[in-house]
Amino acid sequence: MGVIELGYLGFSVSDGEAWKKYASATVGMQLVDKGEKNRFHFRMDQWSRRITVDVNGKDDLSYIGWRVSDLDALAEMADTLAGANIDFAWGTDEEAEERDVLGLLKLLSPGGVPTEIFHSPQVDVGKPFHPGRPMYGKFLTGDQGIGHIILNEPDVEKAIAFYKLIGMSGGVDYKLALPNGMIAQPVFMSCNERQHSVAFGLGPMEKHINHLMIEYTELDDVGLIHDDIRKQDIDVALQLGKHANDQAVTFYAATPSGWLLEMGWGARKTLKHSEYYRGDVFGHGSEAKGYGMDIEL
Ligand code: MBD
Ligand code: FE
Repeated sequence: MGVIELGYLGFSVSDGEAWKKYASATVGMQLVDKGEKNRFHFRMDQWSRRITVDVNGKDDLSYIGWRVSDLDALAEMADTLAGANIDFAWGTDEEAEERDVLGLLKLLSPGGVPTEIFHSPQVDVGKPFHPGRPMYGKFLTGDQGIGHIILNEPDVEKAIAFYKLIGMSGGVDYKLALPNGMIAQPVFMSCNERQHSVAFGLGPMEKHINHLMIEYTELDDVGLIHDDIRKQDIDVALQLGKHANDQAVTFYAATPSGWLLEMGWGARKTLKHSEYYRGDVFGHGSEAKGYGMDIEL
């Protein structure tokens, strides 16, 4: 049994106050501030947390948490990694407690992304999710996880093999013309009904992360947040549009850390048979530059 969802994320940031305001009052996540020094969390659903922010000045993804179904699945994963000669360590009880999970493995992806594979997140059933802004609906998480993440994996073949080994499937979804005349062939991989939970191969990147995509259950929430982002003059790297592969209506806004948050609605489920595209359904025009998304979709 492989991974089943993008379960949790850790980010390092330089401006904690800007993040608190952006992720809650603009984006709608629930701030969880337990008074920990230089650390706070965000909820997106009944989980005790989905995102942990450490204020330490790095402005990058600090770790990614992939969920497996239970302890047996985690033990099986450990055997799989050992069999493939991939270095990993079992997280200590303290490390599991720190993540609000019952157990985890720690390793690095081929591109050096700190990767954790865990089971049994803490679900706070007595604390209904309370969005940080008025919302018509909710975040679409559940069995589909937080959303999807675009990672820096310079060796695409190695990355495909790694994510397949831990239980994902997928491949090239697009052939895209780049400004330099080259053709990008980004790879999108899935572990559940979300069409992709991870993607890579969009070209050279400075950080581990290019963007995190989160999905709303109501289009009107994406529209209202888009209005809000425009009113605040926050950079939009790709304008509103509809993707070919997951059919989600999305736009890409800058976070206070300089990487992008893709906010969307209406994605279809993972296809049974693969296809590829030369561009998107509509929109996604390139606007603010310098976010590693200077592509023609
Ligand atoms: C996506 O979510 C995406 O970020 C890109 C670049 C292409 C298709 C779907
Ligand atoms: Fe995306």
